[in-house]
Amino acid sequence: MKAFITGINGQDGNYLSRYLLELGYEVHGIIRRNSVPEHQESRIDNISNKIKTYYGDVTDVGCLNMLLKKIQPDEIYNLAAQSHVRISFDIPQYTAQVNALGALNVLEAYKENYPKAKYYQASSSEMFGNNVDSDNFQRLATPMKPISPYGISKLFAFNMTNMYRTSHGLHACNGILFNHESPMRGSNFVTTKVIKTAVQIKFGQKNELILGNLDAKRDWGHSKDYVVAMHKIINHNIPRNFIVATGQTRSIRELCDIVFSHFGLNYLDYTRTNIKYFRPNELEYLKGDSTIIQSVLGWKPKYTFESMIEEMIEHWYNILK
Ligand code: NAP
Ligand code: G4F
Repeated sequence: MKAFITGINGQDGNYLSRYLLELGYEVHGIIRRNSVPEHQESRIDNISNKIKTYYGDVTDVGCLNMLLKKIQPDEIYNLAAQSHVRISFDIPQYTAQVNALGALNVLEAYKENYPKAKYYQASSSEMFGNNVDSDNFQRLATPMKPISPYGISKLFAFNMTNMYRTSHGLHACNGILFNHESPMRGSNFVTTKVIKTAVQIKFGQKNELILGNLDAKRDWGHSKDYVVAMHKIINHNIPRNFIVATGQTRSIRELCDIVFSHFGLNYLDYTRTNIKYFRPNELEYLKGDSTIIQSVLGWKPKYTFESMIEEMIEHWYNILK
């Protein structure tokens, strides 16, 4: 089996590649040219001799056409994105070019060059905006009304994926994933930022943690569990969409409390807020209902919130000590 992954150097790209290699797949993916060559494949260094990478970009349909024709993959995972929600307010056009038109480029190259493949689109709980059902969960039927350029760009890609399935008969599906983290998570996302800074404070390397909104709530799972869901979704005999979530929600404040308490510290003594980290509009609350993927595909997360945070703390402790 052959897989083609865009965004292979990202958090999920790393875990997905490792999972597919374990299953015996040949793994191909595109990386972006970076003026510091070490950064191009920094997160896939550990598997660089086992996968095949090509320079490419989802905004460049020519390279996508050429690669899909050449590789003829069984599975295409479109994970490439400008994935930072707050930054999407600073660079909305770029975010749309990559997340919306980039996804359309991948879909079109797939249809034109190798329609026998199956396609997975990395969709996001950010597409719901502030809509939530009366039982406080988001699910497939919850109306989507995104409030960030990122969420809007992802909704375009979500709808396009549905259109290529229903209008062109392609095996194209969406995983609507809620927040997921890991030691590979970028350090400007809130979990890593809190954990890394708490470790630095413990070692005397920093004396404060500066955040934005502490009262927003997120449903946090582990990337290693969520890439297993991606593989199950793309391989379901009927192409369709699934929600992937833990069904538990916690505030940023609770996250800070748990992480600082691990070191015997009170987060209130070290944390302050700065307007710089607030968003022009905030998605306040996320809690996903994943009962359908659990019952139809038998997916279940192995990590708990606590075991994921422990793993991330250990990772940053070992790097910074
Ligand atoms: P990530 O760590 O930010 O990885 C994104 C990857 O996309 C990076 O490797 C990046 O390349 C690549 N990329 C960006 N622009 C590109 C372009 N124009 N052409 C080709 N590649 C490009 O994100 P992640 O956490 O792994 O998330 C994977 C996907 O799932 C994303 O689409 C994200 O929006 C979506 N998602 C994530 C979550 C979550 O909580 N993690 C939840 C729902 C959906 P560089 O390495 O060169 O920067
Ligand atoms: O970690 P975050 O930046 O993740 P966010 O915005 O929820 O987006 C992530 O999850 C989405 C799925 O729902 C993905 F689609 C997306 O690609 C990305 O992976 O922020 C989480 C929360 C927000 O409410 C934010 O306002 O933390 C709050 N927060 C408070 N202070 C902060 C900070 N977020 C960041 N990044 N930095 C802060 O200083």
